[in-house]
Amino acid sequence: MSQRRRRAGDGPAAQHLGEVLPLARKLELYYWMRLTRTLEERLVALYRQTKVVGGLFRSLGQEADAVGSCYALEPRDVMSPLIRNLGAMLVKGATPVEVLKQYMARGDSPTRGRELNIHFGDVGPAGATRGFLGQISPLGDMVPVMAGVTMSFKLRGEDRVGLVYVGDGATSTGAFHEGINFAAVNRLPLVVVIENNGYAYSTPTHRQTAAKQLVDKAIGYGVQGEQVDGNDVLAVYDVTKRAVDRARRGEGVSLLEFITYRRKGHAEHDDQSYVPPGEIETWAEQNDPLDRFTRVLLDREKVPAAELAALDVRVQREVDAATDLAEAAPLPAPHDALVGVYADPPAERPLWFRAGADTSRLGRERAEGWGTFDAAPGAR
Ligand SMILES: Cc1ncc(C[n+]2csc(CCOP(=O)(O)OP(=O)(O)O)c2C)c(N)n1
Ligand SMILES: [Mg+2]
Repeated sequence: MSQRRRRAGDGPAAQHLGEVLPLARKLELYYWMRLTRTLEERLVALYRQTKVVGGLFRSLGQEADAVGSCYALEPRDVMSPLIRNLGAMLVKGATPVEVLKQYMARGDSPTRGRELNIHFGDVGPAGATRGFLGQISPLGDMVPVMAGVTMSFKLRGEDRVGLVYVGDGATSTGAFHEGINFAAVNRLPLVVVIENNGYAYSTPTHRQTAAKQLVDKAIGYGVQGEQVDGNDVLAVYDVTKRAVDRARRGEGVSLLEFITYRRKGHAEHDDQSYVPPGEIETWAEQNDPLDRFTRVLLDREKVPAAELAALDVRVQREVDAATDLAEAAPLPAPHDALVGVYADPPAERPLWFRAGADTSRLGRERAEGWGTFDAAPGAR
């Protein structure tokens, strides 16, 4: 049984949902991919000027996978990104200025300078929020989190779908297994996207798993699986839209494997010395997602080159304007570190054993007789 083959309803005669998109929407896909790349190139320049605080994670060569998949979601749906999903964040409504301020740790960034790169979210009721989660870093953990999110949709009877991105590396974690298994058993409206970009840090995929291909794992979970060329934005949209539609119809989880390539290191500091010579260059020359889609638009869709050039200029202007705003934004004030962490005034009463106690002279962390742990042994 091949899990990669389409189901009867999707049949071989079924339309390719990417190719039949109207031209205006294909141009939107181009815009989002170009914006992702240009914004990241700007971030590299800022990083080299030491204006980026922390690491810089690129999605160079993976723009089609992030943009094409997220484009298949509706505004009310919820998406959980990873560090290489800047494109998906932008499609879901994150703005370049927010992203720049996050990376530059500005005081008025979404996390007030406390969390960097794209670790910020906007989730809540459909319509009131943009529907992307602030990712947590432990690999694979967003799968059970999104199983919970989509379970809440199912229990409330909300017409919403969830999509979670994981890397090839994350598929080796217990959290990935537990999360997808739970979601599969409960037929939750969840799409799990594996971005197989060839590496997890310095570990190539063939050292990551003995499976011939990651999509084969779908069989073990009893879910629909599809593998796709992750650098073909229309094909990525096609398989993701089918999976999203299945989830919306109540047909449960899909596991999608996007074949792509991480052309940059894990982050900017990584010199990729472990990559075989010529590999990066081959992908760059022969399989760049923006180059490939540009050819489709010019040759097949007969878009005038000037129209694409105008989109590039628009993107450049937007990134320039966002950079000016981010650079002019203030750094966080020191006391900002406490805002949103501690309640002011305290919303909770002090713990019962501390009430009225002079904590500066309290030798024990816990009440007498409760537990065996002494915070300061011998202090009594
Ligand atoms: C459970 C866990 N182990 C290790 C790490 C450290 N770590 C962060 S990213 C990364 C590699 C991720 O590779 P992959 O899942 O393939 O995603 P990619 O970076 O290729 O997009 C590692 C090992 C972590 N964050 N969580
Ligand atoms: Mg990887």
